[in-house]
Amino acid sequence: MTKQAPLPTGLYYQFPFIDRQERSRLLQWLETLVPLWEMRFSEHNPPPEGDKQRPLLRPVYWLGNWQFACLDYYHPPQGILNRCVQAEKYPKELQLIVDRIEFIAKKRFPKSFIPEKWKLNTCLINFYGSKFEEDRWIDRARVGEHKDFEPGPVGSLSFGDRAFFQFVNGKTQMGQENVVFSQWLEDSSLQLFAGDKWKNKTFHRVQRVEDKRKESLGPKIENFNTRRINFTFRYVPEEHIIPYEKLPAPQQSDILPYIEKLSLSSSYYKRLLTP
Ligand SMILES: O=C(O)CCC(=O)C(=O)O
Repeated sequence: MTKQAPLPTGLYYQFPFIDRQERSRLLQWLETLVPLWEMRFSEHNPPPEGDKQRPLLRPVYWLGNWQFACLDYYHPPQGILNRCVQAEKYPKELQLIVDRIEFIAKKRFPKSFIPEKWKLNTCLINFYGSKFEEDRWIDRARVGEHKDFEPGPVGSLSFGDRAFFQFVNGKTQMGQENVVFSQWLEDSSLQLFAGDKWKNKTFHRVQRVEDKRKESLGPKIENFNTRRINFTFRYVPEEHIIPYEKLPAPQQSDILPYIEKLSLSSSYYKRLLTP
């Protein structure tokens, strides 16, 4: 076995973290989801000058609260209102995994990295793969540099082909080497990142996802072939999570088509539309 160098403070990685039985149950449950292919903007949140309406690179599903792209993502201190829409709870098995992740974060990270009331109550599920477009398959398995603005540690579970994940200083400039730390995220692994350096000072990205396992993964998605599924668990303070029916009318109307779509496969969303 090769010995791994210790990770810098604020980073944690465990492989494997999920055992085979848990993996197969989680993948079975994932097959029941119908992810959304969201648009970045909407009628009441049109593209700013110089930008244009576009679909996200990949389909997504959120649990705990749904941060619809067209409502803009949670971004304290200014961007906190009407962005995080109350969503389905974690299924029991996933909640048990989240409990384990929270325990590790509290044990491994300095106290100052963990905000008061922190718990991983929000989960973004990203489906990475290729999209069939204009008679060919186009690889969409990447994420550009960004930060997760939710406070406190972020936990990330990976399934399927492994991903090359990097922390970088600033946005990529032509020819400029800006990589701070790189890591392969393996199938069934857990990654955690926390603290000022990894949350605030650096950006992170997924540079590429291998195409080796040739495993059928997740739900069938029209014109899309999934080869990696990633869960990122985050914390949104409860007071910033808003029920759909309490959203102002313009935001409600912007996300209504999504809620309608979700209601076809989820009793939670069906209830939201039932008077
Ligand atoms: O897929 C990953 O490993 C990272 C996903 C990510 O950066 C995000 O959801 O913010």
